[in-house]
Amino acid sequence: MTATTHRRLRTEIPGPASRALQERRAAAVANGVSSVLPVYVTSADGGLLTDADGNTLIDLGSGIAVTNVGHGVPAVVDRIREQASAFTHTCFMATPYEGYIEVCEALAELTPGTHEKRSALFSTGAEAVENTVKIARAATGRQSVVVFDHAYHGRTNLTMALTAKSMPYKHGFGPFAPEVYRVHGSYPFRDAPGLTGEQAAAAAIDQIEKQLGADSVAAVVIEPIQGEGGFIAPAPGFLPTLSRWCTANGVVFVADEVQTGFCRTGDWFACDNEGVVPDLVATAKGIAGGMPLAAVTGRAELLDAVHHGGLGGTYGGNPVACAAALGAIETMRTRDLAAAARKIGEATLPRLRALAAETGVIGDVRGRGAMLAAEFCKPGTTEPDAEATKRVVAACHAEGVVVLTCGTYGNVVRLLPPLTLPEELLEEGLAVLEQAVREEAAR
Ligand code: PLZ
Repeated sequence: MTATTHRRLRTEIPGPASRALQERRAAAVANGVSSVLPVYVTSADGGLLTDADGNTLIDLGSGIAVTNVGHGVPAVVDRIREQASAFTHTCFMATPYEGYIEVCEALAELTPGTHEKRSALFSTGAEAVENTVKIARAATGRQSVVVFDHAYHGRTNLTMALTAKSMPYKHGFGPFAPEVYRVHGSYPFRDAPGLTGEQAAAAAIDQIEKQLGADSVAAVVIEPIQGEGGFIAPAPGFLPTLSRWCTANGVVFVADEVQTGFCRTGDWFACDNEGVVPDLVATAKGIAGGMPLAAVTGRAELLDAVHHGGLGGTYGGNPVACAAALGAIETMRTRDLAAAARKIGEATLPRLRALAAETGVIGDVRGRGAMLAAEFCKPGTTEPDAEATKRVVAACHAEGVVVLTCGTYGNVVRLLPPLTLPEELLEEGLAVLEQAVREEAAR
């Protein structure tokens, strides 16, 4: 833990110690693994990261929506410590332990819907999504899986097939899993003006019915707000319409809440916003405050349709990760982090909108809760401007503010602050971003 409570730059970013590590890395770490901002972190506390040069940066990325509760939270760290000294692993499939059950009980309570639920625990988001497909296929006896434009679901073979974007996720890595079909989703900024969520859903449903036939579809897998694809919230009505169609046709509606889950969007889950109740929910990231844990939660009759022994993995539901999850969930409850996320959105969106109006380089500002984005376009058009995006992000990094990009066109700056980020750090981070955008507009 650092005692630092403020952004503090001691060297240029990255500094000499980080640059030396970056050089050392090249001889040991695979080139295929990249880092957005190669400052080498030595400690983290609250919403701050401290690097090998003693620089302290404001974290507006939360390790891609993972440390929703913040860094170094006692409820998480103490439980990890306690569990690690009791035992670190037995394998739940060999000799089980209580923490796994407690996490599944919490998931049954917190995920949308009051129906009877079961959960299975895994280690990564991709693994959770992959298992939703296994479960849906086993339960329905059908094979086809429907996904959407701009979707991101992971990097394993099956989830690469579910993911839309070729570079960098799929390029050169095929062949991909069969029986995966992609349809249009809802992207209000880029869809025909005035297209409603219901109309966009009807178009997707028409594609599915004409090209696949409803009765061949095991599952529709969707991110309720698309993450890597560009923080795209579908038009209101899109998700409920799709969900109703799934129910009417015996298709399993799978919500990939890996990035949107655990208070990030101002609700426990993004589906809550329109009262959508998925049949299966995939979660990961924010669930365990930084420990690798993921889950599939859903209708008891779907999960229990899988034969005994059909789901698992050596590390799935690791006891230390479960302990961390229980601490993270307790923190979200006691500190009402869903409300905190809403507050972050309310403080940030007006500023981003004003910035867009003032500078002309931002085509769209969007987001919900603390999942916020600015899409950069050539002024007066919807033409993506990835180069401007890169310059804005680089300027933020140079000033010690960690922001990430996303988007099919690489032109979206996304903000994912820890939900516990002190107001003054959010304010300071936004001021740096505003300055960077103004400089970009003045180029
Ligand atoms: N589903 C909606 O956002 C992970 C990817 C980072 P894993 N997103 C960050 C990268 O470039 O690899 C993600 C997601 C959604 C699934 C996943 C996959 O989760 O824990 O990375 O496997």
